[in-house]
Amino acid sequence: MENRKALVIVDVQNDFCPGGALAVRDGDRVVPVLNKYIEKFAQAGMPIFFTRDWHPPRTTHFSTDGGSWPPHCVQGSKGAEFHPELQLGSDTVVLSKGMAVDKDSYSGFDAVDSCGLSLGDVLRQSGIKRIYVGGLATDYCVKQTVLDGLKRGFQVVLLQDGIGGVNLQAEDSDRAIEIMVKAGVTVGVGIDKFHIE
Ligand code: VGL
Ligand code: ZN
Repeated sequence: MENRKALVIVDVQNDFCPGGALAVRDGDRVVPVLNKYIEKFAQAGMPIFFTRDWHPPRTTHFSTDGGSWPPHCVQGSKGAEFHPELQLGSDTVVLSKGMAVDKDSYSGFDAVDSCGLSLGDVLRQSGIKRIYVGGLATDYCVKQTVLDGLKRGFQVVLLQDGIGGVNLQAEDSDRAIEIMVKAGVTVGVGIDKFHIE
């Protein structure tokens, strides 16, 4: 148990997928890819954490209250649900973030579980040293989660085939990856290259 690893899946919710309020182009492409990682981690007995964007109906995160984004992932809405094909499994840990009415919150490390424990707390309690991060969106929540993980001293692997970006500017995702690499992330692609046991 010295070298425990965890999979962290960021915000694979309907509103970030095609047809959603803040859709990432081909966002649902990540679902089958991440399902393979989920299967692999589950088989190895390694924990899997799912974060979700979980906003109140009114928040300064939304353009309707002066913020940057169209309303999305409102608590209890269809858009806030995980993509229906994402394999959540049975002993799933879901962590929620973005509940403040007056703050943006992009990092999975701001997310808390049903007991109020943060992602960092849960990872440390489980003896996790390395996290594998995939999900949506590359240029916001995935990027912040990766940077915060590195800042907190975790080894972080970015699952490059399991991420997708908003790309308000076409190059935003590429730039985000550059920033993550400079900060020390390892970029990994392809389920077969991973030996997590
Ligand atoms: C996100 C923009 C606004 C994300 C969340 O999950 O990347 N992006 N809220
Ligand atoms: Zn949001």
